[in-house]
Amino acid sequence: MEMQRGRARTSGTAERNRPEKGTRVVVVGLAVTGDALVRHLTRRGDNVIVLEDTPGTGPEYAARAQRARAAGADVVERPGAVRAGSLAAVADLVVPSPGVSERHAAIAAALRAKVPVRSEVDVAAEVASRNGGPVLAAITGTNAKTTVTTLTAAMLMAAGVKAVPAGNIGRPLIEAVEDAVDVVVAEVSSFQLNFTTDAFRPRASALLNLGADHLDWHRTFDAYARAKSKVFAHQSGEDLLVFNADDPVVAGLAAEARGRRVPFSVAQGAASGYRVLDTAAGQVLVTSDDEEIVALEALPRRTPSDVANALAASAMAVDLGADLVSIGDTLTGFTGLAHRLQLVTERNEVRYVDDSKATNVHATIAAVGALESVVLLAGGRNKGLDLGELRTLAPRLRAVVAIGEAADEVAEAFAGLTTVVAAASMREAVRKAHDLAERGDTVLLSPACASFDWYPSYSARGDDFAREVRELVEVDG
Ligand code: UMA
Repeated sequence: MEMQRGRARTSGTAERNRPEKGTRVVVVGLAVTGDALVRHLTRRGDNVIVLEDTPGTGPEYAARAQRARAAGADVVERPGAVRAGSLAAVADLVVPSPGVSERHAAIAAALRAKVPVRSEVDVAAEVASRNGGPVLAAITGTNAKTTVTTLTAAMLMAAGVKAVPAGNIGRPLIEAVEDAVDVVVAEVSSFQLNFTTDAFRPRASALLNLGADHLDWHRTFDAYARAKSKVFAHQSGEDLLVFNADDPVVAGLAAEARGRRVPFSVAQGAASGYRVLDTAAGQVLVTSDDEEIVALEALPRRTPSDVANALAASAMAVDLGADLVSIGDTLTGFTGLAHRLQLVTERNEVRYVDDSKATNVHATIAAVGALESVVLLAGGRNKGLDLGELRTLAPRLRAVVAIGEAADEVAEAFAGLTTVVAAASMREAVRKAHDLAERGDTVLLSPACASFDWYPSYSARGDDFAREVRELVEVDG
């Protein structure tokens, strides 16, 4: 319901939503996105007010606030709900940072007053669409966005197409669209897509998969899925949508797309789209025209998720102008990104694997599904998800070590199905997992939860896991 109201009020033409010079824009949040937005908006002559509810105490925040003021923006710290609401209600445009919920006082007040609310990626897409701007490609999904964004940009660069990855991957899109490149490959999150209008019309989009995530923000899976589908909602005939034909929710949403639809599938015997084909020379990844991309054997990692990512990125890159040789070379040289099923070490036939990036149930199910006998470290800060769904993994699990705020929920999911122990620190978790593991097992950190109960980020959590593992196996062997 909330979501529908938001959609109705943020729709309309980009022209109508675009503020004229000197108009008043309220930016909510002064971190990475807010910093880049202030730079862009003040340069184009807007009157900018930035609201920041919890100003940082470190030098990074101080530098951002100083830059914003120097550029002519008003920085309003800890405005409180009433002031935030009254500033937003009289603005011409409100741009929330991705982490800012639609229930924030400024957003709620803007929506009530019919002030356009547009995300930073929406404003950036409009900049890209100007004459001479880069082609916009956008990639979303519950998991694997960063990997497919990285691969697609690398394939294009290998083929001599000037391309840059941006968006949720780390560098704000509003900054990247000003680069002198041919293509900007944007990783976009549901938060960023939520407040997009018809200005957000990527030439090529990909919807990789959909499982429950961020329900603390979106409230319902339906609202989350609807936000994700905005990656293609405003495309038209010539635009491309690459989608996962093996995911029924994705396939259902993709059926509504107006652009050219190109499926990818790792299912055996898939008849069309980008897929794996059995040939006399072995299994090969092929395009929808049956052209060979690369032999399956040549991929350094070959789990179903790895193959799906390779197919999705290939479909995007082919359409954006890369040749198949460059695409194949990129795939054979790609060993994966940090904290995504990354092997830390192997000792006494036990493998220790860091999958700290798995911050939702969908990602953990995919990770364990690709392995045989696992001691799973799971838990952390639950993002409003049903951790009980993890219980389907029990047959593959030697044991579970439950960690973090959600330890009780994890323990409950597996009660009576496999051995469950709790740990109060990463050090204790690694030691318990080590004791429970037998030859041939994988000790896997794949938490299905965010890291923020114990760490500032999933990467800090993965690094700590790796450090504890190394310390332990180097001492005990
Ligand atoms: N803030 C408020 N009021 C609020 C909420 C936040 O004032 O109610 C302030 C915070 O105090 C902070 C700022 O807003 O100063 C935070 O903004 P943000 O959380 O949107 O963070 P940014 O630094 O702008 O980073 C965002 C993305 N963050 C999120 O989506 C949470 C980054 O994705 C992204 O790389 C960056 O923009 C550039 O596009 C991170 C992420 O975790 C990596 N993404 C999620 C994920 O991948 O699962 C979606």
